[in-house]
Order: sequence, then structure tokens, then C-alpha cells
Amino acid sequence: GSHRGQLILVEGLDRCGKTTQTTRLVEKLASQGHKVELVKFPDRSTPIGKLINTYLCDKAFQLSDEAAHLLFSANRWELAATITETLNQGTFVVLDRYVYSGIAYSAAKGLDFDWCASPDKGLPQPDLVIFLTMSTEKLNQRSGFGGERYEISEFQGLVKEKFDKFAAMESMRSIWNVVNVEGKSIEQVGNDVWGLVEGLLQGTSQPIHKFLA
Ligand code: Z5A
Repeated sequence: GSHRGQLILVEGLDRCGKTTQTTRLVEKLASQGHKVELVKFPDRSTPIGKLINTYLCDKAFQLSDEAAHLLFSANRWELAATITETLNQGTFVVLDRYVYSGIAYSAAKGLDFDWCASPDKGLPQPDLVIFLTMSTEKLNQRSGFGGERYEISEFQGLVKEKFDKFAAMESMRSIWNVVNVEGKSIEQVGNDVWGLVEGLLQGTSQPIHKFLA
């Protein structure tokens, strides 16, 4: 059969460079003549995305952690059919955050990990996950926060722990790749990312896998 595009996800802790790297990757793929689209989650332009944007920006807008979690997942389901169609047309899709962020942040707030994973079950599973990481100590320096630093660092540590659960999962083993960005320039991280993507450029005849299904 004909080849579909690959679903490539860049995940990671806050301010590790996900947006910088997904933007660069899409530009590089396009400049080499590949059809490619960038999808950033949360996508704040959709009906549910607009609610998420209000939740993230307006502290007066209160939502339970559970309700917020379900909105982030619903935001991915809003775009799932479009992503699938795009891949099937032979176009690559590069994702900036996805299900792993959704589960890691909510579980770090104290929600049950499996409960968090269940609304995302069945979403298109990435063919490649590139997880950008660095020590929470260095991350803290990049974020430039003052008095709240300790709390933020503690939460980031919890988020990191939850992300690490995926790295250990059998179903993720073949797709999960860690890139340590500590002390590396944007170009150096870009080279590491390209090294992982380079082997996938012909697309694939594999069906799109479903997350945790
Ligand atoms: N969230 C959730 O709870 N559930 C979900 O399901 C999803 C998300 C999808 C907003 O996400 C919040 O939503 C987020 C998770 C939660 N909560 N927090 N915090 P978002 O993706 O919209 O967040 P963001 O603020 O746009 O992304 P980010 O993580 O803060 O940044 P980034 O994309 O990883 O990094 P960047 O913008 O590319 O770079 C950050 C800065 O570092 C920037 O000034 C760069 O120029 C600089 N940078 C980048 N690379 C380097 C290197 N190599 N060296 C030095 N400096 C660098």
C-alpha cells in the first residue's frame, strides 16, 4: 500500500525547548520537500481550546483538576480525525506536547495515573517520541522565577517522575527517546532531534497505532 506520514512528538519538561525544536524540525522537513504540519497542544483555537486558554490565563476561572484534565484530553480528540487524515495523505505531523504531558501534569497534581490515561486511550499513537529533559535544578535557572522557585522545582520533579513512568512501559519502549538538553545549544539539540527523525523520512506502511489500546 501507499505510505503514510509519520507522527512525531516532541515532549518534555517546561522550557526545555519543545516549541523551538518543533518549529525548527517542521522548517527543516519542509525545506527538504516533505509535506509536514505542526500541531501544538493545547490547541487554543478550538472551542475546547478556548476554554483551556481561559483556564491557563485567568486565575478567577476555577475548574477542578479532573475537569481540566478532561478538557485537555477532549482538545486532543477534537483534532484526532484531522491528524489521522493528514497522516494518511502522506503528510508528516509534528506534535508539540500530547498525551504524555496530559497524563504527567495531572498525575503530578495528585490524580490517579490510570484514571488520567483512560480518556486518551485510542488516540493516534506517535511513531516517535522525543523527550527533552534536563535536571530540574538547571530547569529552574532557565525559568527565572524568584521566591516560588522551590515549589516550582518540586512540581517539575513530580512531573518528571510521571514522564519517566512512560519510558519504562513495554508499549512505549520502541518509540520513546530521551534527549538531554542540558548545556546544549539550540543547534546541538536540533542535531540530536534530526538524528532521530532522519531514519523515518520515507514514511511508513504500518497502520497508525492507538495509544494504550
Ligand atoms: N498541559 C497540561 O496540563 N495538560 C495537557 O494535556 C497539555 C498541557 C497538552 C501550557 O502548555 C501548560 O499546559 C503547561 C502544561 C499544561 N503547563 N505549564 N507550565 P504549553 O505547551 O502551551 O506551554 P508553553 O509555556 O508554551 O511551553 P514551555 O514548556 O514553557 O516551553 P517549551 O516549548 O518547552 O520551550 P521553548 O518555548 O522552545 O523555549 C523556552 C525558552 O528557552 C525560550 O526563551 C527559548 O529561546 C529558550 N531555549 C530553547 N532552547 C534552548 C537551548 N538549547 N539553550 C538555551 N535556551 C533555549
